[in-house]
Amino acid sequence: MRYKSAAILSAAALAAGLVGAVPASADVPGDVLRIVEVGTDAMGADTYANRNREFVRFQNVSGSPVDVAGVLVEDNWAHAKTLSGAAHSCNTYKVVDLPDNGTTTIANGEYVTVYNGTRVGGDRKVNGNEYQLFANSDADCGTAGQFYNNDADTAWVTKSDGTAYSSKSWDWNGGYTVKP
Ligand SMILES: [Ca+2]
Ligand SMILES: [Ca+2]
Repeated sequence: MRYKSAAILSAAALAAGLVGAVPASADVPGDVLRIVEVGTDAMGADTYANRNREFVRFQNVSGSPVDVAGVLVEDNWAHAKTLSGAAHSCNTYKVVDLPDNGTTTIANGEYVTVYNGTRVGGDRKVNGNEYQLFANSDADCGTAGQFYNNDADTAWVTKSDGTAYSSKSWDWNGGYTVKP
């Protein structure tokens, strides 16, 4: 079975009664790992080549180091799947490693940005404080690998069991990214 549309899947999840478990419209500000920006809509056509226009950037605002191993970055559909114990490989990214870091721990104030596409050279650390990770989402997930709904959706940063660190919801805002 192929999954072409996150929007269709959201409807399917709704029909299955899964969405009721997910607060889809209320932001969770996050006092440990906080979402600071989400790329929701690639400028122009949404294609496999510009998947990096979809991203989630979060920051350690806890005041202490945080181990981000196993942290999930998901859209609302994938978050519902995780909470229901039926996690899917689409629309989700699990942090397993960090570039230029012998551990999976980020310092207070540091950022992690998960892009949905790829980069020549792979993951990297930039500006001394931001880890850029590239999820290489599958073409069969969402629309050509772009799965954050442009009009309305929620991005989640959670523990491996789906417990929320932070979320950011949006309705179409006339732009390509959203910030809290
Ligand atoms: Ca999108
Ligand atoms: Ca677009």
